[in-house]
Amino acid sequence: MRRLLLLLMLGALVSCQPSSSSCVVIEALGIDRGFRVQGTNSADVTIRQGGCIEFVNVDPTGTLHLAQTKPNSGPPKDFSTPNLLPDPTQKERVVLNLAGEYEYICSLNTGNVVHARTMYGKITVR
Ligand SMILES: [Cu+2]
Repeated sequence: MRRLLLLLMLGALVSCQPSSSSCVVIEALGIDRGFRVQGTNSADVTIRQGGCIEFVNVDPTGTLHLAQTKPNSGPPKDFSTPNLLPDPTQKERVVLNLAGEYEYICSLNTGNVVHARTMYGKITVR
């Protein structure tokens, strides 16, 4: 019963998010091409405090990716998306309420440094 209630509450929270978002979209293009802010040639972006990012995996090779704050980079708050399937309809939203610099990387797990070497960027929140 409590479990059901929790699920209902979670459902309510999720449905509160606006369906048409004005988040900045950051695409994971692949190990060789890294991340790109959609419509630009850069993996770096500046957004307003309280703004949001949506990460999406568009890697044509079908490789899994994710986005997380770089360890020990000292962002105002760490974030990590779940694994992003190579499916453009799976967008993982990160809301950044604290100003500062967020260096982010792709790393499927802490032992996987290959992705992080080429897949990285910076989100500045003002
Ligand atoms: Cu990756």
